[in-house]
Amino acid sequence: MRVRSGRGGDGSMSMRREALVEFGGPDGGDGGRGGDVVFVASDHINSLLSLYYDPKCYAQDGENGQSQKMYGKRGKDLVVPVPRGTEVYDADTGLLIADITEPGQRVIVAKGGAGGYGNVHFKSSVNQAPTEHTPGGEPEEKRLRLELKTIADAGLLGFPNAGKSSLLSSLSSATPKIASYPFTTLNPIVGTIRYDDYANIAMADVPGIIEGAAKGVGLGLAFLRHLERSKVLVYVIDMAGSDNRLPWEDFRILRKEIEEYSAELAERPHLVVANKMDAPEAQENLARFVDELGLEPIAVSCATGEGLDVFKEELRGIVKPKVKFHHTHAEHGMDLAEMPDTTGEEIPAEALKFATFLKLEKPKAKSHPSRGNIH
Ligand SMILES: Nc1nc2c(ncn2[C@@H]2O[C@H](COP(=O)(O)OP(=O)(O)OP(=O)(O)O)[C@@H](O)[C@H]2O)c(=O)[nH]1
Ligand SMILES: [Mg+2]
Repeated sequence: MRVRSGRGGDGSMSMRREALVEFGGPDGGDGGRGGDVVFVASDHINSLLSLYYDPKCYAQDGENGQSQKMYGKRGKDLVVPVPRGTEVYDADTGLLIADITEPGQRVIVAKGGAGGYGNVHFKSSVNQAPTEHTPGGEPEEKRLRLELKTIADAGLLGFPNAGKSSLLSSLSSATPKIASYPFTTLNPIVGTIRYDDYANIAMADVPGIIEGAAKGVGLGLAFLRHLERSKVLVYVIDMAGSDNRLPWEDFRILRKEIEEYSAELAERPHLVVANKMDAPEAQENLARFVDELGLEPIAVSCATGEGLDVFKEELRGIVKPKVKFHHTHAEHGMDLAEMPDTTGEEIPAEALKFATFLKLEKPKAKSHPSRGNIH
């Protein structure tokens, strides 16, 4: 895309001319400064599509200064919302200008030109009728390349039809399309897995990978950049061996493709999920899988819900999300079993100890001068 900030307005050259005012002196005002082009992180959009179709972002120019010391109006900034996870590169130098990851983050990608000075600024005792004035600053113009890398804690990886979208929809309220044909998922989708203590984990579902993906077969590996920010990769294997697939071969191929894509990504912490355990062939395949590869996957079924809790907890162990609700009884060194029973008529003093959320002491009224307290 192309961005251009606003040009600064020129300073004005003007002399005060008014009836009955002799030698009015300089009165040319300053130009207004040009608008900036500003990228702002937004959680309301999740793709760069709108910029793809409208790749020119030009901010407004500043207005020129005028006579009677009138200042030019400053140019309006052009605020462009971009999804979180957008990397901004200078297309000509290839340098990374900004990485927009924080909520509400603002980055000026093209700074507006400064406004010029009008001739009022140049008056002095020896130059009482200056004609000097300066032009407005030049705008900044750049060609940018934007790259979106989805921000998620965990990323799902697997062959088409392995059940990645099914897993995401079983664990979160995301509603990816699920169907029995390959490449149902064409764009990354992020869902949020919620825990009882309000901890959250974001998990991204990306299109399926097939053998040769590193060389561009299928949908290729380009979308794997969406997993580059994930703390943990989740390999989803179809244990039913649908379409005569061999689950252990599937895993080997996946690993090979990821290694070819990026050694760093291949070494990322990962979990292996054996899906479709409700299918009749699954148990046998799982035993062979463990034999062949010497690793024990987490057995789940999106159809029956089996094993999903185990997966959720294992995921939590690696991602370690922040807990948002701190007032657990355990933290206060209390054991709920010790809590005395109550009939509901009257709360025993013993039980009140557990009610950490009640402020039992009345706060002292603060004296305030307006209440007429004498100090
Ligand atoms: N029996 C059984 N079928 C499942 C299970 N999980 C998913 N499926 C089926 O497998 C098929 C593919 O599921 P998806 O979730 O779309 O697979 P995907 O990995 O997202 O596939 P792509 O988006 O094409 O890469 C669908 O027909 C699902 O109903 C499971 O645990 N048991
Ligand atoms: Mg899918």
